[in-house]
Amino acid sequence: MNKLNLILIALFIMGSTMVYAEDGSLLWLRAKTDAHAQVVANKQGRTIDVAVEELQTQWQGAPVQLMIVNTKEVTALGGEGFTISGNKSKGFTIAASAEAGLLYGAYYLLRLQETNAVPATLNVSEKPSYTIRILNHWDSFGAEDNTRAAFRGSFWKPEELPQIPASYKQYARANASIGINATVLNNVNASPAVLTARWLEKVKTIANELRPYNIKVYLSVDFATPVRLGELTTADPLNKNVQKWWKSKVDEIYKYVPDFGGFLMKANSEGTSGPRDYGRTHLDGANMMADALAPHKGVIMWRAFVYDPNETDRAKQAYLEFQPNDGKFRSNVIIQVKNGPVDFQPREPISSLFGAMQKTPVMVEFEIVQEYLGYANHLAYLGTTFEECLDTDTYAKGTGSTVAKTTDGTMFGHKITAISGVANIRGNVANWCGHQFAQANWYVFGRLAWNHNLSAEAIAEEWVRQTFTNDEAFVLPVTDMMMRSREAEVDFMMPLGLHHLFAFGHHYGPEPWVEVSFARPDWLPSYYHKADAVGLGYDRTITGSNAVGQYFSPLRESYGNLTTCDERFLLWFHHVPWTYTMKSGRTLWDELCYHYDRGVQEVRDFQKTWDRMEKYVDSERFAHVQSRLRIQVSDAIWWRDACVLYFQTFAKTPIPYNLERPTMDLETLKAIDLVDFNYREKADRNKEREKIIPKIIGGGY
Ligand code: GCW
Repeated sequence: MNKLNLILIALFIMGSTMVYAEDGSLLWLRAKTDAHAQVVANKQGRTIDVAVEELQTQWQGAPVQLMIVNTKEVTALGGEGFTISGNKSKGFTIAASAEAGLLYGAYYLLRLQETNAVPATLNVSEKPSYTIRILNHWDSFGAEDNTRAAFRGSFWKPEELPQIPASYKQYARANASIGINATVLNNVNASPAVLTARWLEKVKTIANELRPYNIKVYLSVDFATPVRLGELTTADPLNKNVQKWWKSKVDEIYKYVPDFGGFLMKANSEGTSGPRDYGRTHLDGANMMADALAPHKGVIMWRAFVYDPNETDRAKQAYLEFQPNDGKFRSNVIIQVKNGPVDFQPREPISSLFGAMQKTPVMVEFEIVQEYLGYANHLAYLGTTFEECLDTDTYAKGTGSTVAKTTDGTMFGHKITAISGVANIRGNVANWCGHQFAQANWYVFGRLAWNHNLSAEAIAEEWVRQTFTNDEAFVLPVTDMMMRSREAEVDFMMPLGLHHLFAFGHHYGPEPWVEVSFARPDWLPSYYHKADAVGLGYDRTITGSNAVGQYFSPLRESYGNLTTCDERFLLWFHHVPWTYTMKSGRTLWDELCYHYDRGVQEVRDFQKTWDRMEKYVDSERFAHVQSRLRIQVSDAIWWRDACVLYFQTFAKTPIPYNLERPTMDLETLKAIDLVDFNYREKADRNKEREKIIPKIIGGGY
């Protein structure tokens, strides 16, 4: 036997017993690509070609037919909907009225295959819940990096264009496979430069790459672009020259990208420019942009994330600003609303704007990136967060008026419907999202955007099967761990409705005590937790800020009443005495300690679960998750100790004696000064922190 044969035999033996090393770069698209499926299509086109290629190389079953058809049943599903019929032995037919539908149908079949779920016969019809399913990249895209560390750098690698980075194709496939059909390339803190010819050329190149995958490109824009580019002296939306400028700029953009989607606008928010700078309203600004985009069928997604350092409860401000103008916005304006009234906290009640603007399309903005959930260091599956919001009843038109129904067009009949997620996709890590399990948050956003009736649990399971293995001994415990993971984060960070206990300089660790003389009060934890000798929490009832008054009955009453308020939101809406008896029979203080401790114990349990999974996972991904869970446990302890010890200075009551004792003292915890988590050049300031919890520097990216 010659040397080559020996090597081949050795490789064969290894291959049949080994779980191959993987770095996560394939995402959930790990189907073998050695199939030679028979696939025929009755038409050609660049999107159909993608569908054909995906099936030909990955579909292991009987022949597949792709048909563009014009039947009533199929056209009723819209251009992105599809039907699949047929059976496992003879093959399947995917029918759609447009190319996009065939693409989504192809991925549907492949998903069934990869989750071991191809049925003997199939007869399904699908159409998306929302027309625009969009990622918001908070990506510098050539601008100065003007936002938080968690978002620095660019996935698009604009300096490499027009050479196309290899990651684009996988990005497009991944999005198409879960139904995402739109993407905002750049950060909402937008640079005016993005609208100059040099950058529009790059936008065009990206749009061309994404188009075959049915993904449209959008841009965030700076409201004062005409001024900041030195072309006008004002950006007043009622000024004729300003209106003309935007019209001709939009015309120019459409020359580069004929199917350009539109703009995303963060106006007069956290220092960005906006119509208010010229004494105008958000309504004036949005309608001016809408008029410029309308001839091209473009839309303007205008963010409701606006708040001022004034006397009004921050949680009330978006509603006060936007709701009174319901009915006055142009038809191509969509108001983009964060899921909760403040700012992507670990848990928030729904924003009171959902259901409250019935004549204007309103869309949810979720944060897929874990800005407030341990960055890419923590395992926190957000399917449960998204589901919790979408399924919450606003009661806008009686029982059953869920956030999903108030935004998907069914309740108020809006033609344009949308849902967005702030992307967690990075250009500088092989596994795309920093944490292997963070990929699941991208995945679940897309799947829920396609069908908000799916359950977070079913989607988690689907993802686990495709990303790791179909072995039930792995799928069940890992899915269970994911389903508990966000609640664990809430428990060790901000249980019972607490919010914004984050450090001033970063959103990673706890600093419930922080006071900064120059800071706006609404950027400091004490504004939110209001701890004092009597109790804890923000009184937003009728006797307090009356934020509850912005909700429909009976939500208003149930949130507003201490005894009926969902305890998950208790301290969001009430200032509660430390001695108050909770539903469990414990006092508020004891209950708080229990939640903090439960969070820690849960993460310890995740460690145990994961370690048991070693034999089902390749060593690289196993070790990656294992090391991240270690960081997560030590962070959980950091959070628990910091918050419990700090609040104890007000409650003046012992931690229940059957609970684990704190492992650090308050003074040491207060000495941690982690100015900006990813700033390695600030390492000196991190020295103290490194001594205590050494592994976390780097934020996981
Ligand atoms: O939560 C905050 C983030 C900012 C972000 C802002 C927003 C892009 O800390 O970095 O700015 O939300 O949503 O505009």
